[in-house]
Amino acid sequence: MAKRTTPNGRSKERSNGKIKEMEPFREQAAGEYLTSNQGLRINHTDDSLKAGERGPTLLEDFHFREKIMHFDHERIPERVVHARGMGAFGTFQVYEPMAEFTKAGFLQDPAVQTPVFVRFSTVAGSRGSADTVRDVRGFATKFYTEEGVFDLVGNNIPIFFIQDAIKFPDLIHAVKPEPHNEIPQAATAHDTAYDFFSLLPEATPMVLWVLSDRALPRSVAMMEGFGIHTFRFVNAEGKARFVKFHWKPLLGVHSLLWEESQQLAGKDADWLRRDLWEAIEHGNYPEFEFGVQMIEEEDEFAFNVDILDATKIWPEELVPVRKIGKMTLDRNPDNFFAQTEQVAFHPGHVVPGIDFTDDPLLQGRLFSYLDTQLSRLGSANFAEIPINRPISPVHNNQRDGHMRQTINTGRAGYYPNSLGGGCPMLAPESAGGYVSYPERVNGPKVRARGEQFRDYYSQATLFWRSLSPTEQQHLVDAAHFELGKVETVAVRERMVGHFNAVDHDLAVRVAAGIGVPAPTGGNTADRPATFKGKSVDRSPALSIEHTAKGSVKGRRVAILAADGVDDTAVQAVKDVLMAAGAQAEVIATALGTITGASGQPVAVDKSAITVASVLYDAVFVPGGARSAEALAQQGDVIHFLNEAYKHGKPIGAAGEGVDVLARTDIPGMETAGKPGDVTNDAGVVAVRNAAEMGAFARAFIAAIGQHRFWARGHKEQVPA
Ligand code: HDE
Repeated sequence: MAKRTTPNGRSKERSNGKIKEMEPFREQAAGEYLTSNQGLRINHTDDSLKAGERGPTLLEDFHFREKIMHFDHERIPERVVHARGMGAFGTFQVYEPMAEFTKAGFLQDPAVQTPVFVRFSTVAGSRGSADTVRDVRGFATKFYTEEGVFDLVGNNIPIFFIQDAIKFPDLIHAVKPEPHNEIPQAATAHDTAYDFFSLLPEATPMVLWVLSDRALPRSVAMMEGFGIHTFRFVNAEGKARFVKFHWKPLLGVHSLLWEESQQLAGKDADWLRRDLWEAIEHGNYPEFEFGVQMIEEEDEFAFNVDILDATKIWPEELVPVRKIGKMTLDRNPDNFFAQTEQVAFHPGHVVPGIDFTDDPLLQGRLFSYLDTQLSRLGSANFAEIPINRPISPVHNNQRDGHMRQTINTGRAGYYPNSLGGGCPMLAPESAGGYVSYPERVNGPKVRARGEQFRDYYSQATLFWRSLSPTEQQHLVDAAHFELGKVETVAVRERMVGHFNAVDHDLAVRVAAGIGVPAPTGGNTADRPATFKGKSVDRSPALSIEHTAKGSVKGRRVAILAADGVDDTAVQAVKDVLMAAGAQAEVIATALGTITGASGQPVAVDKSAITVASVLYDAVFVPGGARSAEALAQQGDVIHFLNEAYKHGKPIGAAGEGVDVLARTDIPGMETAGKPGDVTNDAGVVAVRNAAEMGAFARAFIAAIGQHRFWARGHKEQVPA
């Protein structure tokens, strides 16, 4: 590795150092003999050493004992929260020097690539739970900077359930499976979760976020990330500003439907994990812009909410998000356990130029994350595990402990010392030594919160009113599902009471589906967020319908085919989709090949029995008379198309493939593709005329880039 010269050393070689730094730990078995952990070559590993062929196994069998001992201890405790996760390596680059605001070295030079490792996760489920459950998603980023590791341990929702960390064990005990029967897995749809929420008004805004489409990301590359808490940026002159961190996905924010999510949990419980893995393998690297919202210190009290309250946002329309850099995830882990499981994040891992505030949720986290690594990774030496090692050098007087790997030489393991020449020496601020921001703290010792923390509903109202009508309907449907699973009537009633305090219409609509009388009265007024004389009662940034659209990168398209399929059309559409970064798969009744209309074999990517429409973002039915006739006879195919339609997905059909659509329950298909032009009816794109295939492909791709078509007529009547 390149030698470090200054704390902000700029060498690109160093910045890519994390990948290199892992190199000595990578094990390649190719061409090597099997050995014991002591390096002894093993000659036989299929039979234990026995006294006679049918005799007892001997205690002397050191190979057997080592193998089984290691196996017995292969599992470590899963994370108490965020147990289910997936990881990826990448790099971060700042767009322009940020010296005016922060002295953080990795935020100065656009030429420097800072290595990162990101772990995305669900919160409530166990390690083996499904990816697509309704839940908050963790979005934890480890920046391996020249000045030490910076961990931004955030979520995909900008606020949290509770205001003070002391309530975290209560929250998690309420949300996790109920203790008497360990039901349900990875779900808040049960009595204890809503009992807790209903008794804790501060949770109301976050409950709405979790009931919204944000809790069902289509892909981790299509969700935002938030540091949530208010942090501080500090520049070289010691001037500080309040800051909130954001990740904005270049692909925009897109979600699944709850019905799809539930089906996916059975069809492919690894849906999001697979999606991330395959995107990176195919070179469709997830990209996120790094954004900051900043507030001057003198404006600490200029909001009508407390900026230390993690249940509140700063609406982007009042405090714009300034995009200061970009992260690209371009490498899958080599080994899930060694990297994704053993990575240890801690919000207290900061670098000079980034500091904390007194947010009582953040303060509690600063204790929790070091502590939890001791029980999970089993040793105070967890920072020596390859994935956790910084790329900047480590020299200190911490010694020994379980599984210590560093061999500290010399006699002096203390400071101050003279026998070690005074080393390791203290770093002055000018050499990158971390100096905490000298915030003035003065107050009585109390168990209490600031007055504005008691505003529980204003931002819940802002959130609800900022959603589009479709998003609002999805939220109400989600509340019907979640509270529909709650058996205790009083809990359902209390929740409706909170919703009524947010918005009367919301409460009436939720009550109608859960056997609770519609409340009378309730909030009908807007509750604007105000900051420095400006105010907003709607925040368009909160609705994912205003998100970036147009890209088909990472989208999965099913091509339904049988013998006789128009193989020219299949190839043409496949090529256009692949070139745009989408994945297109030919689906037929059996794996192997089918015969195209030209007589050439067409490779089948997936057999129908292994897939379902919920695994795809869009579906294409090519022409070819024999293929179309066969498909029209298959109930599974008709169901596939009906379901894709019902879920708002783009559907394309060409040539005789349009006749297959006419056999479904999709309304208006009699006129699709006539009289020879490309027709596009709310994302159902059809063409009969082969000469129009180019225009068809463009229209179909544009439809996929729109994600979903919520405004389709009669979709409730489609039997799927
Ligand atoms: Fe965490 N959280 N958390 N959390 N959290 C953990 O640390 C905790 C909170 C978040 O991929 C644990 O190593 C407390 C907010 C992520 O490895 C644990 C409180 C946010 C991850 C812990 C919170 C998060 C964790 C479990 C209330 C968003 C996964 C295993 C004060 C800003 C990191 C571990 C990974 C993990 C405690 C609240 C995000 C127990 C006490 C708010 C993304 O230390």
